[in-house]
Amino acid sequence: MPESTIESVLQEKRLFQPPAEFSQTAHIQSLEDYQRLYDKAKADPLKFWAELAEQELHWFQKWDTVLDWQPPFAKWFVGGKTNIAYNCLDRHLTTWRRNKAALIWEGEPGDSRTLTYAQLHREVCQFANVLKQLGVKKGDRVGIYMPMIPEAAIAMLACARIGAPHTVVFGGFSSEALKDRLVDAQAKVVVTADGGWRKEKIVPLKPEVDKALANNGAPTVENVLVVQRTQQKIQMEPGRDHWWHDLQAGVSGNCPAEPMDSEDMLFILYTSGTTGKPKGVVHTTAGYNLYTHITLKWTFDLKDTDVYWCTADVGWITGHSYIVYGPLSNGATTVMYEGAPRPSNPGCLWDVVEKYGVNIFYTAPTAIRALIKMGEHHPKARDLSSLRILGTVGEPINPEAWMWYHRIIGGQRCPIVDTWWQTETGGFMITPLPGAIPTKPGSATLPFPGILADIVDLEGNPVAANQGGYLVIKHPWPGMMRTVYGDPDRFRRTYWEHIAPKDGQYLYFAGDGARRDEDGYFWVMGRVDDVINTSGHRLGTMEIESALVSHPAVAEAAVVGQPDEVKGENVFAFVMLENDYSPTEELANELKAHVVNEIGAIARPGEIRFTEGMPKTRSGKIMRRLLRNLAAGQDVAGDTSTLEDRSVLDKLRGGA
Ligand code: 6R9
Repeated sequence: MPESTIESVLQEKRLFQPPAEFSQTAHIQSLEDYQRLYDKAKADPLKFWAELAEQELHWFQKWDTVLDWQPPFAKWFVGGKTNIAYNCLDRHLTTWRRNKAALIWEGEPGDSRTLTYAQLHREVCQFANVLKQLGVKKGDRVGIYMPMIPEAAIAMLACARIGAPHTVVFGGFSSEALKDRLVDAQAKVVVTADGGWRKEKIVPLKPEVDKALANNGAPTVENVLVVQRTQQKIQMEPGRDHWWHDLQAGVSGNCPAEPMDSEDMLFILYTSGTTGKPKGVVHTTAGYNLYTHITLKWTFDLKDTDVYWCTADVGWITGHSYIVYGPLSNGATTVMYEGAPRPSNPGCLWDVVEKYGVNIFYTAPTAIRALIKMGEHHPKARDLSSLRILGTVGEPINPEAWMWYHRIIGGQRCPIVDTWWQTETGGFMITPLPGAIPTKPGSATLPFPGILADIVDLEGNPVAANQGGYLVIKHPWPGMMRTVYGDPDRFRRTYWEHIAPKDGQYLYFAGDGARRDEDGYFWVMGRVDDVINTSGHRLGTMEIESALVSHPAVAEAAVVGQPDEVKGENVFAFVMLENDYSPTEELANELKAHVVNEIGAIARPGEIRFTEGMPKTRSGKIMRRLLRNLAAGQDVAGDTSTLEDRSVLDKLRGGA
């Protein structure tokens, strides 16, 4: 738990009303409408969710119990049978959407592909049959380690179709990180590509898979399926490795969707926590389907004519919920882009908006800050008039970035939805509904209907308006994670025991600090635990410390976040060396490379500071608060009376 008190300094007073013409055609049209929905859901959450489940999803068999809540374990729509791939594909085929673009894909080199619902359905069925032929059965886990190409979505949907839970590993993770995840999930198959394009370079993927599997590294993996994307030469191990296009050739495009129990596991997605290895967050079928479906529909005011684009990677929850499942379940057109702004084309995102007439654009504050730096002449040189709503996710957005987004990208006409949520929550939790809720730059505004959010102290008592506290959720919701894969105890400890149940009510602890203003608006301030948010991605300080300590030169390491204009936070590492090593720049570079090798480039420390001691409490806990001060270039603030050895501070200030 945090040692520091939570303080908020932000006092933002600007208020933006939803434009009248926007509200007139929105799903939720006024603050009163929102309030009515919110009150209705609060009065009878089970009725609220059951009605939506009935209206919005296809069921092979209806449920008998809406919620079975044995804290902290929830089961939703118990006894029901459905299939999320069916909801994302098959049910649209009997409507005019059959020939609507389901997925528009733009590759970085400029190649592109559009798949209609009928075409996507066919490819998913074919690949589902390929998996079956390789012996993948309902319940078997499939690892997916892919660039941003249509086959990533096809593989996910094919798994869902046959009931094989997927675990997507972000393509930027290293072979070590991949191996850990494949081992934890006991994956039977890995789906990958030779490589992907990123900033005009090939990011090799298959060679990383080879390293992960070398020396029986992930012994449960029997087969590797490889999409040919970048066409560089790779090793193919006979018997184990197969080209996607070889196996797909001539395979039947008919594969009925498996009726899944509501609570059958849909996927595992690993996320960083405060301690030890990443946690396998488990999401199940029906609740996740309903929750991603309805949150996307209302929050982005999704219409059948919209072209919707979320710039996330499918390796993160945002990609799962809001590139693949949420949009397709709604029958929307979802855009997938392989590239990123790069020196040769800093305006490439706006090219995509213009080319496809994107109406809804969803990205992260770190991307917005990077775009601000590149200059407003890039967006201004393109026609962005198709845009009607903008979204942001991943970290608190600073009001100035919000204003730039509003003015330069949104032309002052597009509502901005600042969506607060987590891998664990499955979908949006606190967010504006764009036709109904006035926005304030930097605030995620109000909870989604059915979400009972609060801000409390460690005893679970609500704090007063404008007081900082811990963000909690008071009632289960359909999209919530069900457990940590293979470790239900860790699930309980991490999310349900920091704050004791209050009057018999269990509180979900999100790990974020927040305050609520006099209008009830939520202002999320960031993590209160030892999680770093770099470029909107979560990294556990423990993981990076473990990576550093696994190097022979390192005796002890402490990692903190350092404020960074673009990334939000930079990884800053304090390192104590073993006796035989001296602190050189060469060694610092070697340690950085070591972290990249162990975890991936996203975890590369921006700075390594060698030190002869660590500031510790008498009980031996590293006082990260002090290290954060130092990393930020400030002097040490607050109470230092619990420091065991005060001379350590002077040594640290000096650095090396
Ligand atoms: C979806 C996603 C979750 C953490 C979360 C919080 C931060 C996400 C935010 C936000 C302020 C927002 N976060 N959205 N903070 N405002 N709109 O990012 O999931 O990768 O699990 O990260 O990200 O700290 O706890 P995940």
